[in-house]
Amino acid sequence: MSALFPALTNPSDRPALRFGPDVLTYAELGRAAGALADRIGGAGRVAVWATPTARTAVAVVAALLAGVPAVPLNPRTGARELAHVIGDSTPDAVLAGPEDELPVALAGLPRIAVELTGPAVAPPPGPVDPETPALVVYTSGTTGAPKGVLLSHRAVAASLDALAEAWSWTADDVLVHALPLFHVHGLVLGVLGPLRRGGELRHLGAFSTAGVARELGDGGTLLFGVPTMYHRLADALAGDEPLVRALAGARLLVSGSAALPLHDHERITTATGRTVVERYGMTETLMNTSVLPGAEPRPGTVGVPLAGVELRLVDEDGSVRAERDGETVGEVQVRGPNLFSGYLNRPEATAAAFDGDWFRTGDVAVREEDGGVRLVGRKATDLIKSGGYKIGAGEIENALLDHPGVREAAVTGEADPDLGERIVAWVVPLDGRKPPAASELVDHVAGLLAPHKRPRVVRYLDALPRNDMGKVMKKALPTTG
Ligand code: MCA
Ligand code: AMP
Repeated sequence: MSALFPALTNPSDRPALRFGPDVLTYAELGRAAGALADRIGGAGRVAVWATPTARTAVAVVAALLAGVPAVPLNPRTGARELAHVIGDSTPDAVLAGPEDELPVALAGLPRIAVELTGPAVAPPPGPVDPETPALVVYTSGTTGAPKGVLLSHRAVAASLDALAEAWSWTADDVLVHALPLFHVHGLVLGVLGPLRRGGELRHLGAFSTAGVARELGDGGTLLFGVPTMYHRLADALAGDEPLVRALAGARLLVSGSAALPLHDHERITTATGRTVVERYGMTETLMNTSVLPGAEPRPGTVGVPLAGVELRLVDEDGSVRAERDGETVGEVQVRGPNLFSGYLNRPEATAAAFDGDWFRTGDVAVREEDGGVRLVGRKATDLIKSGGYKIGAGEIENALLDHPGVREAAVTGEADPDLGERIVAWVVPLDGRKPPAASELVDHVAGLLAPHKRPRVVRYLDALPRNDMGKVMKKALPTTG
């Protein structure tokens, strides 16, 4: 039987998934996913139209049971990015809900409808080899188009089990979240996590503080979110008694994907008496560290390495820094069973990402006396974290340059209380007297790439500051630092 989902062996009538009115028990999930797994067995890869619905969960579980790697697609992806992902991952079919409207970029692919029911037959056992790829998740880099991260069954199982140990996560837990299902946070932790434990997921469909209050207040035990969601919860807590009670009553509140500012930690703790637990991960590594429940939150501190994860800091000279003084900085490198298997079709990028068998995260940190890891920055200034999404400046610059009214473009991240960082586009128009409207440029990027990659601010310049080599000096742009 499936190594990833023991709860689908002789599945019970315990609840597995709840997405609004769509509720599936383990027995129902086993039937729906089992029937779909039978249909797609033998495929090379399948794309999954990853709407925030039960059908996405069924489709991904089916692919995993069939041993067919799933490529989750952001249903808001723009034309250019979608063409890239499909061209790069070459799926044999796309799995989507029967009612979903798919864009023309997917018209050439056979479409398989994901149903929430299926005949009462035992689901297939899943692949024997744990190195079988489970997922291909696309992630932005500093330059170029997003890369496909190959995640094996081994990595998924190892990371989820390490989290279970750190958080005492069991079948009794009811996880509540509203994360998108095309990234590691929402899909691996947020869907495969509870299913591996045999517990329940309640997905809100879209984030709202009222939804959190309702589901967490009605038996939810765990809440997962990105800092933007916790910021919005913190904003809403004053005067919202049901929300205060819901957060106060949860077993664990977990934040990740970006740093949760101390101010938001404090506001939540003051209002609810609860501390938010931060964990640190990456698409390529799944989860690396977590604060252990009950520990005092400190800004930037993301806890200690999870079971099985080895972590070291390496300085600019390539020396390993073993100091635990809270001061000596180095790049975080990790190794362990949680690591990805490589970037799809990019052996050179894969090789460049490793220092021997250590993965270079690009995150810069110090170790505290107690071994805790405190993130202090990133090596690449051209990576922006906005709303918990990682966005490469280069891909937005390229999209802006494709607009006929743009001569030059540079993209930076600026501190934002809600999003962590907001994307700022610096644009030199082709015709300074008739620059393209900001809204036009914003829509242009949203349509080509994805709405979350759109600039939130557009600033016009006569020229970009450049050094003698002609390279744009982003630090010299007027108000960024
Ligand atoms: C706005 N919209 C547009 C445009 N402007 N659509 C087309 N063109 C435009 N110009 C639409 C959006 O699609 C969206 O629609 C709505 O308007 C609002 O968009 P936006 O303002 O961007 O959303 P938001 O409310 O600010 O979203 C905040 C959020 C979101 C909910 C926190 O940022 C989010 O879900 N973040 C999660 C990121 C995440 O999961 N990261 C994990 C990767 P509509 O409202 O209909 O949707 S990191 C990871 O996986 C690692 C391993 C880790 O450590 O976790
Ligand atoms: P992604 O590449 O989208 O998977 O995002 C991974 C990156 O998110 C990491 O390399 C970190 O820079 C950042 N990240 C994830 N969790 C945290 C956290 N708890 N605190 C600060 N940064 C985080």
